Amino acid sequence: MNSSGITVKLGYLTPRELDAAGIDNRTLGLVAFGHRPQREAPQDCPYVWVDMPVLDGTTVFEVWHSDRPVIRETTDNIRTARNEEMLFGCLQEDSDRSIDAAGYDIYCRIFDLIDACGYSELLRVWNYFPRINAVDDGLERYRRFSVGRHDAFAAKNRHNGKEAPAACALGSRSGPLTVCFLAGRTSGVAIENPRQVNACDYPPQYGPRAPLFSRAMLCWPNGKPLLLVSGTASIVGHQTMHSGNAKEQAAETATNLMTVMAQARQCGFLPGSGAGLLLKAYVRHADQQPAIHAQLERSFGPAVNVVYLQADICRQDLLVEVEGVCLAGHERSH
Ligand code: 3EB
Repeated sequence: MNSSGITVKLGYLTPRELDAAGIDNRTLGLVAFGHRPQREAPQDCPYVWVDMPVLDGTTVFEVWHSDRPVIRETTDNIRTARNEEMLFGCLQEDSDRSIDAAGYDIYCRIFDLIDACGYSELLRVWNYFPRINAVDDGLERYRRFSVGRHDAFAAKNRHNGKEAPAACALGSRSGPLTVCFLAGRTSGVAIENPRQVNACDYPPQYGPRAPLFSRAMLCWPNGKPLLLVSGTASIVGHQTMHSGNAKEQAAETATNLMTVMAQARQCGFLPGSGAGLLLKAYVRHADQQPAIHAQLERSFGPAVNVVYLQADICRQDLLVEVEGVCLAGHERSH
């Protein structure tokens, strides 16, 4: 054991499991998906609810946990909790502004906050907002969001030199733009996928500004590796593969996930024997979940851990997107 290390853990819990586990002074944050939970999190714990149905349950709580007591603070409407190494934050903004303006504003505020408190490395971001494939004023809302995000990175000097965070962007059924993030005191290593064009280099056919994210972020918050894998889909090069076929999209997605994890291994990711892979799958059409699950079982084995949510995905032709977190049991080798 590395006694100076800080452990960060993730769980996807049912309401009953959350009641049993409890929320305590080491809980970094909670993201609830599905039915609106009846209660707020205690002790100012960072907490948001995302209106996104759970496919085999009512509510799922994504719980980020530290093995040390955390410090909680709300600054500029951003709820945060941090230990000595990592900061979790979340915010929701109901506004009449366009989604690009709202995204620009939120990202600028996140950058200002993490720069001010010394957790300046943005490692992972989750973006959720309604009507992601709808067109506002001649531009699809996802593409509009990507413009605001891109401009915020540029405005805060984050575009060049710094690595883009791992990310995902999904459509909720209703509600405000919701952004959750993990930031660190020390930088991670951005991982890309050699089967895919880096997102920041996507050609303009996918929107006037490229989405800024890397395929995964590898970090060592505690001397132990933590791999945060971005939303991953059936894309090869920059093109969507297997339009209209959920099973084949799931297989391509699994190949991409395994390719990203293999790249991470080349960058020093040694998950070790105690490692656990947690997947979160966003499924566009609920009735395709069994076919997608069967494919993920074929690719990752029958014990694969997946939480299924029903969500719109940022390209009209994508039927499934899967993100992952790999928590390692062993220490880094160098
Ligand atoms: C893709 O690979 C699919 O805009 O933050 C995946 C991960 C996707 C993150 C984002 C979008 C984002 O392009 C979509």
